[in-house]
Parts: sequence; structure tokens; C-alpha cells
Amino acid sequence: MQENNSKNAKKIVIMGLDNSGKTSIVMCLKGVKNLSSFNAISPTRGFETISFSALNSEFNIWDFGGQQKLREEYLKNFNDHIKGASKLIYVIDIQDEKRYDTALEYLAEIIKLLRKTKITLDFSLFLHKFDPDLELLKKEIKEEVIQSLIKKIDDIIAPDFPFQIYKTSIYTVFQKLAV
Ligand SMILES: Nc1nc2c(ncn2[C@@H]2O[C@H](COP(=O)(O)OP(=O)(O)OP(=O)(O)O)[C@@H](O)[C@H]2O)c(=O)[nH]1
Ligand SMILES: [Mg+2]
Repeated sequence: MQENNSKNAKKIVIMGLDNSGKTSIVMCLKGVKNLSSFNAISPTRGFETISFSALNSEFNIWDFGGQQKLREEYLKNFNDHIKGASKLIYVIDIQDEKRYDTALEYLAEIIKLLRKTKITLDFSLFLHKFDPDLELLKKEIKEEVIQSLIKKIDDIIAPDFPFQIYKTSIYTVFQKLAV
């Protein structure tokens, strides 16, 4: 890994529940293409910063482990964590329907704190694990379920921030479809 602590590097924060795929997304962004490496990822304890260069720019990605205890800690010290960030990516595991509500609650807390700090940043929401073979795996997610989730996300974020929702998956290394 090429370390890069340049002051000009863009800080990108990636947040979401545990197991939603954040570290995997970061690996994709770094250019890891060997899919077996993705099975070897363990849950992120605390947060990790990863630096890389792409498209003539330098990035520092802050990958915030999503386990409940960690989430509580970030929300308590939110300003310290978000300071200097120009982009926030929020990841929701689209295959984990049972935890949509928990994911939306965490998102709402983040938005509330961003509103308080008056920080403006570029906001992206990834509906992740939108694998190309979902149908074959009989894991198909009903369109109305997705639409209802998107509506809830809109209601949480839209009044405060311009944002974009993408469908993403590591299995199309790295597919990102605007919704
Ligand atoms: N089907 C599918 N699985 C994925 C995808 N992306 C990640 N995974 C799997 O999801 C699991 C969790 O991935 P991680 O990247 O560790 O998730 P995380 O959000 O970093 O989790 P924490 O570090 O605990 O917050 C791993 O088994 C990955 O292989 C995807 O696009 N599709
Ligand atoms: Mg992780």
C-alpha cells in the first residue's frame, strides 16, 4: 500500500452498519481484483484510514467499522471524525432486509449531527450487495421494497443535502449504477 498523507488528499468517510461491505468497497476502490481476498476480510475494529491515488488525485478513505459499540462512539465524537471530510459514503446492505430500519436510524443520526455542525459535504448512498446474480440465487429483492427504502432515505437526507444513490456490488468490480 502506498501511504499518502499529503495535505491535499481528499478525505472520504465511509459509514454504515457492520457487515454492509464498507471495507470491501474500499478494497475495490484501491484496485483489488482477486475476489478470494474479499472472503478473508474481518470486521473492522475502530476505524482505518487507507490512502491511494486515482485519476491524478489523492484520497484518504476513513473506513468506520460498523459494529454497534463503535457506532455509538462515533456519534458521540462525530465532529472529530468528520472534520475535514469532503465526501461521505453511506452503505446499506440491500440483502439485509431485516436491518433496513437499523441502517436508516444510523443514517438519520448522522444527518442530524451533520445538520448541527453545518458541515457541507458531498453525500453518496450505496445500496450495496446489489449483485448481478441476485435473481439466480433466489435472493431477488422486490422492486417495491427497494422503492420504499429509497423513499425513506430521501425523506431522511433530502431536506438537508444534495445526494446521489447508487446500486453497487463487488461482483461487478466495481459497478456503480445511478438510481
Ligand atoms: N454478496 C456480496 N457480498 C459482499 C459484497 N461486498 C462485501 N460482501 C461481503 O460482506 C461481508 C462483509 O464485508 P466487509 O467489507 O467486511 O463489511 P464492513 O462493512 O467493512 O463490516 P464492518 O467492518 O464490521 O463494519 C464479507 O463477507 C464480504 O465478502 C457484495 O457486493 N456482494
Ligand atoms: Mg470493515
